[in-house]
Amino acid sequence: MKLKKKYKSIFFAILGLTILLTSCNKDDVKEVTAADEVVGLQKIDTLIKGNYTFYIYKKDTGNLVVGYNEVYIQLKNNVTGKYVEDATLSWKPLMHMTSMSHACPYSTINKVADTKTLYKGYFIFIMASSDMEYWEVTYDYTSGKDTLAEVTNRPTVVQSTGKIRYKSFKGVDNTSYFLALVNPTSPKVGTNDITAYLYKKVDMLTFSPAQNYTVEIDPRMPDMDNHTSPSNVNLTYDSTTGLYKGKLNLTMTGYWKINLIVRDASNTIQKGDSITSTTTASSIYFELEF
Ligand SMILES: [Cu+2]
Repeated sequence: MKLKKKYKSIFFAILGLTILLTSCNKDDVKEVTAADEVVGLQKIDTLIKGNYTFYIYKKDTGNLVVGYNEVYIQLKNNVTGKYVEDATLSWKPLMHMTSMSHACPYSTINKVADTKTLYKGYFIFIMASSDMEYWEVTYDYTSGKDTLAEVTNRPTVVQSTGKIRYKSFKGVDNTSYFLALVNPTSPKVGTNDITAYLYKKVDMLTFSPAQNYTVEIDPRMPDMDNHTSPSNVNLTYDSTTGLYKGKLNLTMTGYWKINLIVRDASNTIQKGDSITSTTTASSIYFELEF
C-alpha cells in the first residue's frame, strides 16, 4: 500500500515536470522573422517600385559572375511594411550589346523550402558586362493578369577569376552549349555529389535545357602525374530538377582538373576528349582546389 502510494507520487512528479518543461519550451519558440531568413546572404540590390521593394541577395560576396549564379529575393510591401509570402515572381535577363541584344539561360523563381519570405532562382550569365554593353534584369511581381510591380536593374556581371566552373562551347552539331558547375562548392576528400546545368542556345533570346545528355567526368591531378581516382559516376539528367547529377571522388586535397566529355541523347560526343598518354586534358573541364 505504502509502496503503491510512493509510485503514484513519483508518477505525478514526473508528469508535472513534463508539463512544466513542455510549456517552458513553448515559450522559448522564437518566431522566425524576414531578417532571420536572409542571415548569411549578401544583399546586392535594393529595387524600389511603387508600393514594393525587391531585395536581391546572393550567397557569396562580390559581383555576379559569368557562369552559375544563385539569386535570392525578398519582396516587401512598403505600405504594410510586411514581406510578401505568396508572391508570383518572374524575371528576365537581357544583355544590351552595341550591335544586338541577347538573353542567357535562367530559371523560374520559386519559394525557398521552409521559409516564409524567401524566393530563389538562378542565372547562367554567358558574358561579362562592360561600360558599353550591359545586362538588364527585369523583375516582375504579378497577381493573375495584373502586374503589381515591375522593376529593371543593371547588375554588374564580371568574369570569374577563380577556378573554372563554367564553359561554353560549340558542339559537333554546331549548337552553342553552356555548361555550368553547381556543386560541389566546398569539395571534400572522398565522394562528392557533383551537379551541373547544361543548356543549349535555340536563338538569341531562347535557351533551353539540353535533356538526356551525359556529362562524363575524368578527374585528374595534373601536378601529380595526372593521376585519376576510382569510382566516379558520370552526370546524367534528372528531369525533376533539370540538373545533371553524378558522383565525384577526390582522393586527396589539392588541384583537380575535372575533364569532361559531353554526349548527346544518341551518345554522340558533342565536345570533349578522353585522357590518354598524349592527351593530358580535355578541351572542356572544370577545376577544383581545396
Ligand atoms: Cu553579350
